[in-house]
Amino acid sequence: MRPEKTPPGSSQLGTSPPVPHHPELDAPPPAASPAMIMSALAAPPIHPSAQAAAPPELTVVVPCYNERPNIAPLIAKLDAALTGIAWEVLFVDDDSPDGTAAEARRIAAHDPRVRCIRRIGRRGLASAVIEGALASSAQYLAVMDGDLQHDETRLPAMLAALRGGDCNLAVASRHVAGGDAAGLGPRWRHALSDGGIHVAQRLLPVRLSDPLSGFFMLPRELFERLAPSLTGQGFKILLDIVLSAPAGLRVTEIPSRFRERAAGKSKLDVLVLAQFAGLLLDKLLGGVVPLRFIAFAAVGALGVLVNLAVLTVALKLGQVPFASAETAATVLAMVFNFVLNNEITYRDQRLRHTPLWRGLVLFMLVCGLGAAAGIGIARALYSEHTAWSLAGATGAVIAVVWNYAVSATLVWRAR
Ligand SMILES: Nc1nc2c(ncn2[C@@H]2O[C@H](COP(=O)(O)OP(=O)(O)O)[C@@H](O)[C@H]2O)c(=O)[nH]1
Ligand SMILES: [Mg+2]
Repeated sequence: MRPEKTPPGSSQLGTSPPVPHHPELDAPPPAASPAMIMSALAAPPIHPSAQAAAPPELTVVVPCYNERPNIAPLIAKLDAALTGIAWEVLFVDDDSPDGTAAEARRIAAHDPRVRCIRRIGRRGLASAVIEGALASSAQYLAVMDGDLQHDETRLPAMLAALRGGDCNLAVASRHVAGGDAAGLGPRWRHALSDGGIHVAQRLLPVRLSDPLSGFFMLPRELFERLAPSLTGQGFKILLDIVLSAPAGLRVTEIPSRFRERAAGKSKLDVLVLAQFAGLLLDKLLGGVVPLRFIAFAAVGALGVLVNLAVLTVALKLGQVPFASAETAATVLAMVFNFVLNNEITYRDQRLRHTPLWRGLVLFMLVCGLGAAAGIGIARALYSEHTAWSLAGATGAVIAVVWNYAVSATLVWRAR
């Protein structure tokens, strides 16, 4: 390809500088033979049931992370379960290392009912669902897992319930007659789920036997209205929706069995549970104090304990001079805070590799400045006869707010 602009001092007809010649780019495209045209028309094969594709009435949003082996079987199961319904499936993948998105796109290349969003540098089931749902134009939205644990044959019953207008939220429940949670796994998962359901039910404005279900359907228009109020935190998107909904939510529960996971691994871990607690706390506080700030402040409080512990050990056991002990304790506490914030507070934007080290340095600079400002203000207040406790607390609050605000923009800035 030739440069678009003529370099200064040269002319198209002039002799210098020589324009590099790429015969393969300059050559006209080869003439297509009849055989080539036929094969281009023949491939890729469009899925037969999608050929006369009507705009979808239903978008099935599937959050997925490392679910490559489950993608094709899930599409086949949806195809079988949703005959007669104009549907599409939208996979929302967080850049899974196993190539989940590539697998979805491979099938999407010949089946227009399959779509995929690949999010980079982000993690989180709930936020993936929100993003997928907002990319739909269908009348109804279903949310289901991408690991075949949800029984897709329940989808037509859920859609029928919504179409009938008796309800505006259809939840597939493991805990009504005909439902079954056997596939949940070991006993501790059942105990955890039962405990979570119990806590959630106390907070809910509507009666739901399975508020932790990840399998439900609702009109897109209702979701669009609720979307600005959703926290997008953690695993429990249904709970988020129900707690954000104004009065007037009419729920139908459809019995469903929860199958065992055939391939891949569960992503539920202790931090996901902590996010569940965070979601409940956020709703209890009415969303006034950002959840991240609470997590950041809690991590900061733990950092103070680390600082004191290191200082005590260095002074009492190590006989280290105070200045060195204090410096070491502060640096260690900052590293500890950075790691915890990266894993918990900013779990969905976790830094890895080079950005991790860059983030650590920035974090230490930001927090160092915050600490200096806090100490300065506390000293100034104290010298003006403010009680030591009030002066100290004011300095600490100023430092934590500064650290939070600046590190949110500089260290874990949203991509
Ligand atoms: N996009 C996205 N999907 C996720 C994430 N974590 C879990 N999922 C998907 O959410 C669904 C439920 O997760 P799973 O680990 O099976 O939870 P479990 O069934 O409670 O053990 C599965 O399809 C996962 O692949 C995530 O961080 N991002
Ligand atoms: Mg699962």
